[in-house]
Amino acid sequence: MKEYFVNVPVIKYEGKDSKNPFAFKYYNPDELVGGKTMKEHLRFTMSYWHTLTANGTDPFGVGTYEKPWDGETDPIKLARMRLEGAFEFMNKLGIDYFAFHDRDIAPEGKDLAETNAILDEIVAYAKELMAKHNKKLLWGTANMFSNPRFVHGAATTCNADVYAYAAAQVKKALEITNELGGENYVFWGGREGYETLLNTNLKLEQDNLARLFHMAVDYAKKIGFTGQFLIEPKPKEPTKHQYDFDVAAVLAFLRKYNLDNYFKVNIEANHATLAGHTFQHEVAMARINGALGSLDINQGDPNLGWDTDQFPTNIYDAALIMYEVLKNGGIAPGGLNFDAKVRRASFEAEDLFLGYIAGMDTLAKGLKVAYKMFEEGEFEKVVEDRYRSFSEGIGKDIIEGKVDFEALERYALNNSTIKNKSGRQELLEAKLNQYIFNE
Ligand code: XUL
Ligand code: CO
Repeated sequence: MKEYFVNVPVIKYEGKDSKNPFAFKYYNPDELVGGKTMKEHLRFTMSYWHTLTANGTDPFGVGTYEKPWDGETDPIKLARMRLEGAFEFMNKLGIDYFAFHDRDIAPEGKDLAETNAILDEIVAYAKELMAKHNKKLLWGTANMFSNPRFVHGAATTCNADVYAYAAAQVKKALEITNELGGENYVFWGGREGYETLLNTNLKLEQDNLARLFHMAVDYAKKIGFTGQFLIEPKPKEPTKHQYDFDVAAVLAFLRKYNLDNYFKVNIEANHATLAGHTFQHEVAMARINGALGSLDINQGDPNLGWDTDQFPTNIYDAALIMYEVLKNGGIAPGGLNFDAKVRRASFEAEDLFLGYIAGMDTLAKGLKVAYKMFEEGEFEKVVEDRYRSFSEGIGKDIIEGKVDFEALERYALNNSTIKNKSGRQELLEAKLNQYIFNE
């Protein structure tokens, strides 16, 4: 197979003192961290859209990214070249998984039938290359936001013809995800939200969204797709208000429509930021509800209010996220998908590798810090102590449901010596620093 990224070697682990930009400083795939290799813990995944398909456009200008297939005008040839490039890219970085939208991997035809036929051709080639290079599909999804037909939404559109098209598109996307052995299937509601309530039937739109999810669950059973369904929350962008606002909103939606047994969440760092939450908050919220499915790894910019999808380089976030993942018993069958893109000015093909190296090293270091925190259990002990009043006396009675308002009033009336203890946040933040600095 032709080599596309000729200026980039296979990326190896060289250790923390290496000055080689094309080497890992912290990510050592076979290194054991608590009985599991780094590779097994992290399950790094290449996002097809940002890595192969995107070209660096922004609302103010055209694409800037230089790609080895620039100049190829035949859309099918281009799709095949990108696919070959994708496997070279994963091989050079030692990444085992990828994730894609249907429209990332293959161009649309003149109608749905032709689009599906093109998709079949590319999927067959993808299957061949996956077997040859021993690569796996973390998840597939349907892009129901780029084409103008989805201007009013897909499953939440006001146009029933568009709804039918969306259903057909998800059906096909499920089939190809199944064909490629996808371990999950993601729904990110690109245009599932609203701009103004003056023209929106909020109830109908959400009922219809739930109907589509139920149809997906039924169809998965029919074709024997056993992967995990995931919803990816995002509060805004492209619509002013997205229905899958955050983890809490998604869980409430799933429970209302009896979908909670079938879906978990795919949490993206930058989406958490847009929702006014920390990434850790979202991951912890999913974890305590048994709904942590997978992670879209990236970071936003604190000074920008939109989804910048930058490569993650923040060690605090990385450590706290991996701490949650360890407390969850791991992330499988989900993974850490780099839903991240290089800046528009980082337009050389090599920059993409440098972005992944930066992200993979950050998460690897975060994993090691988190493992120390997890193993030593210092923070867990602080939490346990902080709530000790609920494991004895009146607190124990509350937990065990033994008391009512009258009983608690009696207790309170006889207790004039309420005392609180410090939460010691500053000390704990200093301790976290110590874990990071010392690892
Ligand atoms: C958009 C986003 C998507 C999903 C998949 O903000 O994150 O790329 O991850 O559709
Ligand atoms: Co994402």
